[in-house]
Amino acid sequence: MKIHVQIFCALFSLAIATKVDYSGHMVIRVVPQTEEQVKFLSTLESSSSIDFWTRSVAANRFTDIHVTPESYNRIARALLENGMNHKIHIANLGELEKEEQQSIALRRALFSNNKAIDVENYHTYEEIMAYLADLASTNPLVSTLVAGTSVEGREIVQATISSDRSANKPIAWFDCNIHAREWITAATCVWIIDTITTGYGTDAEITALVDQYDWKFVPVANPDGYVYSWTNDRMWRKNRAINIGASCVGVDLNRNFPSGFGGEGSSNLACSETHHGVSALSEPESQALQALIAADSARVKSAISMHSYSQLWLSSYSYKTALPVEYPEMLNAMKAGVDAIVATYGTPYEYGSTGTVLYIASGTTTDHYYENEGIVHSYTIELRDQGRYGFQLPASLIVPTATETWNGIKAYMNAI
Ligand code: 0X9
Ligand code: ZN
Repeated sequence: MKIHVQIFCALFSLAIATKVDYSGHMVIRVVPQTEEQVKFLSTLESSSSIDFWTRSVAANRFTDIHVTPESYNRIARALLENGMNHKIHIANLGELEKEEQQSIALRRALFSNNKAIDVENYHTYEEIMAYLADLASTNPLVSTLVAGTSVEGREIVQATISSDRSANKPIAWFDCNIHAREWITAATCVWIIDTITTGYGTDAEITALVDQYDWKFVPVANPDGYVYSWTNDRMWRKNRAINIGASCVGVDLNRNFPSGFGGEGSSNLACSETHHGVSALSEPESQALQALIAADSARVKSAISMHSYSQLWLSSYSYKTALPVEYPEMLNAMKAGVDAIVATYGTPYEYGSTGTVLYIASGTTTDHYYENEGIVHSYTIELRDQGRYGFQLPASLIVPTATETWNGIKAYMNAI
């Protein structure tokens, strides 16, 4: 017993001691004025370990860059040498992390009902898995499947909501939290699972959508990264793969898919936040998603990858600026979703192809589902916000975010 306590205390203090402290870290915002400046920012991202939170697709669109107290002067100078001024957009990331933790603790203190978790709060990987297991064992609509295991051996779980599993209905499919730090994405997927399962049989629109489609969710597509973002580094994005011959850990799973693999908007360097890995589908987490989609591809009517932040509904292509042949149809579908999101609380959203609205990114899920699995309605949704809190959206904003997103998804599913 005593030894256990000692080991626990040692591990606990280690965890505390090694957690990255973001006090004094800032996010700066830059608005390039020329195409050369846009190009410079793109090259800077893929040739360095600088953490770009978002990047300009074209002149006059903003780029957010996370800077450490040590790197700030150097980066500011490099920007200035290329004719760009910046504004300090988030003055202290450490403060935001404290605020976020307080918002989680506050909700935890208030929570009391008979569910396994409070779906209106952020949860650890273990808590989310316990919630899914509980749902599968108590609700006949729900089943779970282990789609694979992560680099560190954690289960990648898919939850299916179906009113008739033998009917082979068309599928509405979602991957969430492939980027570890984008906590609002798992929270939104869990909230939607809860809303569908509690609404079936009482809410007419939900009942019709479940009778028409099977709904499948991978709420935590990057379990190791997600755990690491809770225990060690709130800003972790990639998976936790060891990169042979390099000191930096992790592959960006949303650069590890075959479409345009290794191209623009991805990096060969292990220390880059957009490191694509040694080869397409080299990572077990990408393999698991690919296998799930491939197994169901004839039935998948819609595949949505949930990301944050920016408030965008994005289609292919993402690895090139060219537009898919079905683009007019995709635009109609995206418009239906975005109109319903905007109609909910007025949250501004834009939509269009990733390569024309956001930036070029190679090896993404959305392009792979579209280009290699033939799923026309394949999209990435970038949830709230537009950079006020960035990835650290307070827990109080989970319900509004999930509510508007779900309204958008319902309208979109009814439109396609
Ligand atoms: O860069 C990304 O991977 C995504 N943005 S994020 O800030 N969440 O990292 C955008 C990728 C969008 N592209 C497609 N998958 N189409
Ligand atoms: Zn993302």
